[in-house]
Amino acid sequence: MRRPLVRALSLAAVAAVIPLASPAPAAADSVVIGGYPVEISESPWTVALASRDRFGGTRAGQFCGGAVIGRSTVLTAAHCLGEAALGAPLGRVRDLKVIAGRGDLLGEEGREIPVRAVRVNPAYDSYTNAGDLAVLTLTEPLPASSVIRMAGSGDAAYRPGTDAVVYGWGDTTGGGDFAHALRATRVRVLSDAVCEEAYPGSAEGKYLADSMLCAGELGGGRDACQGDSGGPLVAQGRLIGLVSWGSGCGRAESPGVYTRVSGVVREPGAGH
Ligand code: 4AZ
Repeated sequence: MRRPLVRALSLAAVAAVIPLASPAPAAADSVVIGGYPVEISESPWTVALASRDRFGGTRAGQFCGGAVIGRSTVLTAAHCLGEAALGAPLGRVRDLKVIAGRGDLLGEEGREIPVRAVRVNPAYDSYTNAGDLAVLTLTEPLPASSVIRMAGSGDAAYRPGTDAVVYGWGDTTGGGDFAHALRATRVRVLSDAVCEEAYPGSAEGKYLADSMLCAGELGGGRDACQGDSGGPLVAQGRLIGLVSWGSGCGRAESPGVYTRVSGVVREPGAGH
């Protein structure tokens, strides 16, 4: 069981040091939760992971997001490639694709690129959710202009209070209302202490600052949600995280937890 009173008190203490621009809505109001539509041309490094075999064709088979970090290299969440997410072992998913350059999944814009190789972080721990990262190699390169730079460790973009934006085609209400057009929502990088307090360890996961990043709004409202997993969290023009997990979506005192990309992959690389 959780201890809401204790958590509320310590969150109030954190709120005192992180000024909030405006009171956040108490409930989710609509990426991504609380989000707004974005053009894919504004975030060409946001891609959809898709399998029509597994997920049907109505939304082009989209089931997770990803971030383009090299011309043929996409980062996503390890849990997106697990049997629980796919409903089958990865080896049985024959039509795994990355959809790039397509904001509206009902349209035909952009390209569907088969995945040539999948490397799931061998250190990924599905109990704590630590190291929730996988690297996909595409069969064809994307334009260099689609590549986003990763923030290295110590990058100022990780500092608590930093404004960040998360992108995805996931649930917009927490009730299974999946977007067909790409959305984004603004969240704030929160201190590790906030997520350590919110997620001390349960069946949902345990917040581990080495490999995770805490972001959201203290009062809830803006957040990533199911279907956004693996997608990019961007601050100051650099990739800082991938949507990973959380308790529900957009709830007060249950921030989003992201895979911290610094240190996980050595170099984005220009040409691979
Ligand atoms: C999910 O189920 C999920 N609010 C992703 C992100 C968040 C919660 C759940 C964060 O894939």
